[in-house]
Amino acid sequence: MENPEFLLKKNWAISCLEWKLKFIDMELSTKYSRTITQKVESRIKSVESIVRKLQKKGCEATFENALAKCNDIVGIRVVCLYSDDVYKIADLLKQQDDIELIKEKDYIKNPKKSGYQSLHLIVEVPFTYKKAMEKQRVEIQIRTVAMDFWAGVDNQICYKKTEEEVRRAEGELKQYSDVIAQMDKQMLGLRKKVEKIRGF
Ligand code: 0O2
Repeated sequence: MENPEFLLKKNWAISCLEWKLKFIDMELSTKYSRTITQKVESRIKSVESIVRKLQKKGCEATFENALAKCNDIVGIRVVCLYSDDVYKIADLLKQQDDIELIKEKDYIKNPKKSGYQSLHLIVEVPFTYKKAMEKQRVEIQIRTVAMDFWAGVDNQICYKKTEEEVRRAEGELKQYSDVIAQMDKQMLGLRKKVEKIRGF
């Protein structure tokens, strides 16, 4: 997994999608006359993290299993202000001819038991070199600043922690996830009210 060729291909997939996301941001920002994307982060999952994930899934930690079972060896996170923008970005991504949608998980409409909210698109982009073509799988997480804040806190104090640590904090965090969903709704309502006044 630390093979230079493997890493080059993964980095290529990141660059390719980051450029697409820049174009999508430009199109939406121009259309709606406001900043859409707040930040884009990318990472290649560490070998330790892949091994942990495979063990959690009850699979042997092999290279083949990593490719077959881990959709997020390459991950890109897009953060925006409003929940409707999440779907605008996702729709434009899905319209790209060279991006194949493998799976969509809408944890905004159906939050996880933990309270986690985010839209996940598992996609594949074709990498061609000379005559060979190899599809590169990427997980794209799209969410609001508020959802991202919640996930960051959850990551530090709950997600992947021991049962005892989780038991203490998870009830409270679940409540805050509901607060965040409510706040996202109110912020969207406020933006729409102002847009109406401005005649948008
Ligand atoms: P990391 O360290 O962020 O990479 P599946 O695709 O169904 O086979 P998977 O990949 O577990 O299994 O799918 P899922 O549940 O959609 O999770 C994918 C990623 O979403 C996770 O990757 C996290 O980044 C994020 N995520 C999912 N659930 C939670 C949650 O409850 N809290 C937080 N903070 N993040 C969550 P990793 O590899 O688990 O972690």
